[in-house]
Order: sequence, then C-alpha cells, then structure tokens
Amino acid sequence: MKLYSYFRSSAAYRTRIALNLKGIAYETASIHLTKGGGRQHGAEFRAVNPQRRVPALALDSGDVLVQSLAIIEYLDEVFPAPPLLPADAVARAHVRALAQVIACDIHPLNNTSPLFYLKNTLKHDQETINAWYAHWVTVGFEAVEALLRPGPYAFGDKVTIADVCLVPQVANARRFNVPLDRFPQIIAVDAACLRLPAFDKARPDNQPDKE
Ligand SMILES: N[C@@H](CCC(=O)N[C@@H](CS)C(=O)NCC(=O)O)C(=O)O
Repeated sequence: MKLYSYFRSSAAYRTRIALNLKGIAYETASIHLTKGGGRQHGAEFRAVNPQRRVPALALDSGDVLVQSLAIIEYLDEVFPAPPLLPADAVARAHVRALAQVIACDIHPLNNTSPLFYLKNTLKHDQETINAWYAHWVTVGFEAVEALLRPGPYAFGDKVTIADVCLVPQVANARRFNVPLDRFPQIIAVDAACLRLPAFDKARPDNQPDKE
C-alpha cells in the first residue's frame, strides 16, 4: 500500500496510527502541503485525490481511498485484528461520536486551507488566527473531555478510533501552544497511547519527510 501523507498532517497521522496498529506495511509518498504553494494542488496529486488533501491510500488493487475515517474503517473491516471499534452497537456509536467531534468539528476549522484563507484572503494577522485556532480546539476539547470514559484509553481499556483521532489533535494543539491544563483526561489518554509503538512510530517526528 502507498500512503500519501505529510508529516504534520493530523489526518494522515490518524491513518498512520491505524496502519501501524494493524501491522500493515506501507510506503510513504510525501505531499508537502506548503512548499511551492502546496504540492496538493499540483496536477499529479489532483489525479490521486481531487479534493487535494492528504491522506490518500493507494491499495495494491489500484483503488485509491480518501478521507481518513473512511480509510480507517476500511482497514478495520478488511484487517479486523485488533478491532478499532467496539462490538456493542451503542459503544460503537459513542466511539464514532468522539472521533467525529475531533475529525468533523475541531479539525476542519483549523486545517491548512481555512487558516490560509483567514490570513491571505481575509487579511487577519497571526495573533487573530492563533486565537481562532485556540478557541475551536478549546471548545471541542471541552466536549471530548466530558465524553471520555475511564481509561487508560478514550473509551476504556482498548484502543479505538477515538484514540486514533485524539492523539494527532493533541499534537496539533501543542504545536500551536493551546493551553491544555483544563483537560487532564485528554492528556492522560494521549500519554497512554503514545506509550504504544504504533502511536509512537506514527508521530510527525518519526516520519521520513519530517523537517
Ligand atoms: N476530513 C479529511 C481532512 C483531510 C485534510 O484536511 N487534510 C489536510 C491535512 S491535515 C490537508 O491535506 N490540507 C491541505 C489543504 O487544506 O490545502 C480527512 O479526515 O482525511
């Protein structure tokens, strides 16, 4: 498999964690999201993902999957061990909800192109953009903190897609210096996950395209 990735991309980070948890070997194709205006906008990558975002996962069959949560659920269906969703339907809905608070409600507001739009088109200064970033992470993390179950992971003693989404979002928040002291459970879950090799290996610092 080939993963179109970028070391700082939290959506790609989610996918790297899932691939590692499943023990799937993959090749990395790095798409630099800022160099030259962003390599995701070039014709070559547009042919891979018309949405011009990472991750994309090229399967050995030639199919290309996009959207991290769709990719991760595909991996969970085709490589069921270890499962990343609970067997119980209600528990599964709770886990998906946690993942979606992060992937659908926090992350899109803080992603590369909305931040560039705030800066380059709407002409906001960096201080205003940082405030925007911190605001949406904080509001979202308030919900996540309240939704977490007793650990060590986000939803009990098994790693799920909630953890796969939480760890990269915490890494992003730290990169933008968002205060996290109000979220002790999030911090504890993040620390527990990062003790696992699958999470550690997926960290931005451990990627071949790290700068
Ligand atoms: N919902 C998508 C988000 C993908 C996404 O926004 N990726 C970002 C990096 S984290 C990206 O490629 N941004 C490029 C851009 O905004 O131009 C997913 O989960 O895969």
